[in-house]
Amino acid sequence: MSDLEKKSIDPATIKMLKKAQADGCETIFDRADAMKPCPIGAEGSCCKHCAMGPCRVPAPKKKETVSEKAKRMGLCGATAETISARNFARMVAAGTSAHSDHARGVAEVFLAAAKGDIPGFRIQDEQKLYQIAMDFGVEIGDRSVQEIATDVGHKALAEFGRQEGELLFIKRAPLKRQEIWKNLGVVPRGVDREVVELMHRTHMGVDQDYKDILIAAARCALADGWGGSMTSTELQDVPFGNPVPVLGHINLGVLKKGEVNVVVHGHEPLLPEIMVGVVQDPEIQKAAKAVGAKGINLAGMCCSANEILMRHGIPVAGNFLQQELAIVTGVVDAMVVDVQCEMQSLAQVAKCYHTKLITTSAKAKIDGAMHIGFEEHNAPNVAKKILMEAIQNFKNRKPNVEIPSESSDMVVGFSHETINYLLGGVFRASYRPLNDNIINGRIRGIAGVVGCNNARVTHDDPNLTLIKELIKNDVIVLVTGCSAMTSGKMGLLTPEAARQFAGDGLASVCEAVGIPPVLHMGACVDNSRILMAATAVVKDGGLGDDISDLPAAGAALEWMSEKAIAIGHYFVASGVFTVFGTTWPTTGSEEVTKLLFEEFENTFKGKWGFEPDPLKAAKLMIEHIDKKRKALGIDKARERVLFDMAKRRELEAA
Ligand code: BF8
Ligand code: SF4
Repeated sequence: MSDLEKKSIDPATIKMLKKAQADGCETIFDRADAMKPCPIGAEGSCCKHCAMGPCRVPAPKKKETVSEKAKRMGLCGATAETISARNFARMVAAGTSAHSDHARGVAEVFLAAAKGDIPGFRIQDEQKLYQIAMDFGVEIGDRSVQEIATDVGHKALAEFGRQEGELLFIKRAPLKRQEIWKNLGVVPRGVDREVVELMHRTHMGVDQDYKDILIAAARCALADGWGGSMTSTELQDVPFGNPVPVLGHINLGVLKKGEVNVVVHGHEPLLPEIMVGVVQDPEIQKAAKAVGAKGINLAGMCCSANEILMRHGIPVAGNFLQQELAIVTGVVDAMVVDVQCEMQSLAQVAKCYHTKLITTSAKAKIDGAMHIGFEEHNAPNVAKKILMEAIQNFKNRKPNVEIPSESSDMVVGFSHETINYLLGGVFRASYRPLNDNIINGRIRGIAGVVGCNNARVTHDDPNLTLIKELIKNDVIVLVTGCSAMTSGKMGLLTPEAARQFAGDGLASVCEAVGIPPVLHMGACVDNSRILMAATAVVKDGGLGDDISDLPAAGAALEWMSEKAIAIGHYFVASGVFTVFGTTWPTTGSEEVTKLLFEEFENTFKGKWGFEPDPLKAAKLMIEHIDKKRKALGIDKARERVLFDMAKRRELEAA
């Protein structure tokens, strides 16, 4: 096996890496070989919070005496614990701000749409609007949808700048969880307030007690999970529709040689939603034909892809580490990016081929890219302008074109409401069948496997190996973000995958309900759907009275972004054992790591874990699930025995 072949388990990715090499085009995979991570930064031991530093306070090589340890500090006296906790907390703050700033944009568009100011957006899911209205205390009565939506929009926007009290979605959590948060003083106030306060606390010379910093980081993370991220998911579902099962296709093979290929990449679904409609416009179709193309092929990349896949079945070109490789095919006429997870190197790769890289967010421009700003009030025209750029670029394709044949089918669109309907039926929607099957042992537990790709490990391998091991052991897996795409590419998101890959118990339930053993729940902000699914399972009864009682665990083995740390921290603070792989950012301090990996279990009833080996990570998660089953008294699988008449008579006679 050549070195290139070890970079990914995805054949399409390998083919494009070989092509990039032949074309003399550098990618992230080359840079990962050329530049190793800084060992001091990797363990969270570098502080550059003031101009007397950067101060490096790495973990000791040998056991230290107390006085040796006391001398190990930055110029200001900040200890390894403080430095490590501050760095970790700032990742949480950055991740929370990313999800929440996205959410603010959604709330603004929602409000404008509610007022009828945006052509093309209308309320699609009234049921969901009423649910949010009830959560927000907005009167429903006989008021019009528009009036209710306007009030919901105002309330949602106010959540960001709220100065006191509690975020409104906090009330959705199980009561026991809310009690735990109250006792620990971590109920988030406004989303912005928590981010700002955490940045302040971690400024030079402010909070210098690592325990205090990490508790504050939990409050900020909760403002993400039960605030920013949940607001994005909920408000997007109202105008765009709550996802329901839909067939999709994934991998670079979805790109088409004879069509104008437009790849939307990033995280905000607002413009992509409009593009889905505008692509059908006869004027656009005619323009495409006029340049010799058969039509326009809209495809997604990263979480923008997840959003329009879940709601419209739009094909997905790939996950995070495939963004440059889509361009390497030579057939992407435009790559349209908004915010988050877009590599700056796209501009460089685009130059090797003919691709037009187009930025659309006022918050995210890339040197060398064309900028066409997204204006919600003029969205269809912006979409048309972008599509016309792609169409005009079709004729500029170079001869070095190669599209890998790989493309997998998948069934996606499992919002927590949809799972509810699928399990219980439209007229008696409920999580009861799931709870019953967990109690009787056919399903051993629930795992959320989420997050990114990371160029420091073999692309897609840790996530795939972990997910396969979990379902083999009857653990149903919920996926979002880039790990969901890994599952799709590798055939795990089909109902048939149950018999092929899952243990007998899980397979029998999946076959009865007609669902895959791995359920795609959406983009990274949609991890809030996992929180809601976990809450629904608690509320249905029989599995304890808190999320921490559930036989459940979470993982992000290929994580790379600050958002992933924010997500992990809100899952831990919500009572979930959460395992990360690749690297762990607090190894510079034994105390900080111990607090997160052990002591949090006493306070938050959830904890972090670190295990890069996917099989060992699966073992840790399954052991945790079994521990929870034991605590619930359901550790012995209790298959329901159906007695026939002979058996009944036999029992009566006895
Ligand atoms: O929000 S999983 S690499 S694309 S951060 Fe990014 Fe990670 Fe992918 Fe979406 Ni999430
Ligand atoms: Fe060094 Fe302290 Fe400044 Fe950090 S805040 S760079 S530890 S002096």
